[in-house]
Amino acid sequence: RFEGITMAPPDPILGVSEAFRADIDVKKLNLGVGAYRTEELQPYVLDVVKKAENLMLERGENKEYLPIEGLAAFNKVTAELLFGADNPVIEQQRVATVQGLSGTGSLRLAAALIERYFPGAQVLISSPTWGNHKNIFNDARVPWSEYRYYDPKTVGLDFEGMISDIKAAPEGSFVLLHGCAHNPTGIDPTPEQWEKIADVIQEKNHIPFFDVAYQGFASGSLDADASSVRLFAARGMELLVAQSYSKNLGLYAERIGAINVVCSSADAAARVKSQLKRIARPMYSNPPVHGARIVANVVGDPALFNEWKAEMEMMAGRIKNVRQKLFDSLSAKDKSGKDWSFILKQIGMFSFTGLNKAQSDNMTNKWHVYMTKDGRISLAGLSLAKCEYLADAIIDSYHN
Ligand code: PLP
Ligand code: TYF
Repeated sequence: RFEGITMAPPDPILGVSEAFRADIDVKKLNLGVGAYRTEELQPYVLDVVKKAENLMLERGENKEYLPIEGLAAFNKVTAELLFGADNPVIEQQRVATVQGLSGTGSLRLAAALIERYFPGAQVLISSPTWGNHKNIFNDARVPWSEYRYYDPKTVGLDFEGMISDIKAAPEGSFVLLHGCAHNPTGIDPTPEQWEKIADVIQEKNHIPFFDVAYQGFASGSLDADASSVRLFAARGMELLVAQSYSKNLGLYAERIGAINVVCSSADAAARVKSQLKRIARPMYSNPPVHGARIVANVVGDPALFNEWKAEMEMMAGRIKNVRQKLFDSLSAKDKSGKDWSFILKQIGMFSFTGLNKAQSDNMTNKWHVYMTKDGRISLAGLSLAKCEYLADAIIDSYHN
């Protein structure tokens, strides 16, 4: 009876790592998945994470089930980290926070909430966006459409297109926004542009839905990277925010994140939270405890919190260094007069190179550089030592 089931296609991002593992060439480079690597291109476990885990062992913490909404200490600190502890939305208890299975699982909970309580409402997503967004809303049966975001001519933000598409959407749509470090483009709106985006969303009675997967990783500052979300919250708007600790604490496999729903009253927040729990219960019953305790220990302890900030600055700094070196190498080697400065303007883990599918294929097939077919490279998987090689590969692929 399972005979009729056809083979599913590989994930366009995670499938790249599978192809990378199968390549035996020593020059191979994995710039596919957005995961931080050291200068030696090895995975990195943060020191503060090890310290938090040691604390957990010393305390002899147990493995009992968590409540459906997750670890209370985690839910408290995660909302405070996002909005700022003194934010009125927190003081007024207007935020419904539920621990989720990292960013993806938190987005999926919110999608189920939308499907259940806003039937027919559509979600507007940026073009392009992180590949999994469409899967998440498709599986939750939430209709979606795209708003313009990336302008290939300027290799920058198509701000006019974005604003007019948000304006043209039916009233009461959800607008999915990347809180910082847009994936895959690395292009974020300026603070002035964020204000204008908030204006049109408010005018149209839309509901902003933030995906915050890189807080602290874009600029190196946790507060600066949350400023888009806080700007919307300060306007008294209702909004949704999915959070992930995969990147900023390197907790990829612990699956730790949260969904936060800012409501207009504490009473509404309590009701929303009860419904989020009702959605979570038949899906996975309750979330895992390990990552939640790590986050609660790190964020809740002033000394570990400061150490975390220093380690995040170190990671963000290493990525900025390879970004600069890649730009320098491309500018020095490329004799065509092409302006590569867009690479320096992009932020976060990725660079959107502008390489098309055929050129991306050339990167992989000829140069053993593994990347997604949309031309995105993860600078977190690049070292200073490999920048020259990568620049040769990019120039060869561009002019082919
Ligand atoms: N949203 C965006 C934009 C991402 O880039 C990612 C990947 O890190 C996620 C969400 C969720 O990842 P995770 O489920 O590992 O938290
Ligand atoms: O875009 C990326 O590379 C990261 C990691 O299904 C990721 O966001 C990729 C695919 C996926 C989950 C995480």
